[in-house]
Parts: sequence; C-alpha cells; structure tokens
Amino acid sequence: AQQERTFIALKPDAVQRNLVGEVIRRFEAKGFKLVGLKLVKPSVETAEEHYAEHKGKGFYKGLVDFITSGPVVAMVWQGKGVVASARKLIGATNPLTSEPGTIRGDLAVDVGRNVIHGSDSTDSAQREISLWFKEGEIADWTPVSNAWVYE
Ligand code: YYY
Ligand code: MG
Repeated sequence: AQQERTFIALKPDAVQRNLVGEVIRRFEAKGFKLVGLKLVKPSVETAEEHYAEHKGKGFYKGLVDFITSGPVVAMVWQGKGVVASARKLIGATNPLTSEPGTIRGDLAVDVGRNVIHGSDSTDSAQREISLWFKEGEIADWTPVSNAWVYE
C-alpha cells in the first residue's frame, strides 16, 4: 500500500512565482516520499500527450501553450493513498472554488494558472510517470521516519 505513486508537476507559474519550495514542503510535511524530481521545459509532444484527454476542448491550446512556456518541476511522490490524497492537498481545479488550506485554494486565482498538476487515478499516474520519467530517474529509498508516519 505504501508503494502507490503519483505524478505531480509544478507548472511554469509555480516556478515563476517561487512557489516550488512551498508546495514541496506540503508534500514532505504530510509524510509522502519523494522518489523522482527534475526541472524540465516540456516539449509540445509531451504536453499534448500528457493532456490528451482534453484534446478538442476550448482550453486545450492555451493549456498546452502555458505548460510548455517555461520550466516545470516534474515529480513522483510515493505513499499510502498518495494519488487521492495529493488531489485533496491540491484542491479543486478552479482555484476560486478550491478550499482554503489546499494548494490551489491558498496560492492561485485563475483556472489557467492553477500552479500544480496531480494524477487523477492510479492508472493515469502510471501513464504520466512513464511519460515524464525514465526508469533510472526514479530512486526508491527508505525514510528513517517510516515508523513514525506508518503504524
Ligand atoms: O486535473 P485538474 O488539473 O484539476 O483539471 P483537469 O480537468 O484535468 O484540467 C486540466 C487543466 O486544464 C487544469 O488544471 C487547468 C486547465 N483547465 C482550464 O484552463 N480551463 C478549464 N475550464 C478546465 C481546465
Ligand atoms: Mg486532470
């Protein structure tokens, strides 16, 4: 159960607004384990594949333009229930309706500048992790805090 993984990306607005540390801090403080991390300027191909489910929607081109406009911090986080839990930490898609206490609720205003991406299911997580990361770029390790995070 502690083997579950999710893909998290800090979008170009997060990098420009110096929110990288703030967001990583929240995932670390929660108790999840960082197993993959890199700064990348995504290609249009990667962005289109990442957001393939939204192809044809009105916001698709703007979304691809935005996500490819600058560096993104791509991450893999691991832990019990991390896919659903990360979505709760992140908050609703439109930051104007995201609850205070969530990343988007606390740190964003516009839906097209909502700071962060998180996989919406374990299937999407697997797909997105293999899209963004090579096998050798994921490093499993044993946190000394494990016994204090998990019973
Ligand atoms: O998974 P999540 O990021 O919360 O939302 P999605 O419905 O998958 O949409 C992906 C991405 O697209 C969203 O984070 C912002 C953008 N977007 C938009 O600009 N306008 C919309 N009406 C809906 C989504
Ligand atoms: Mg989504």
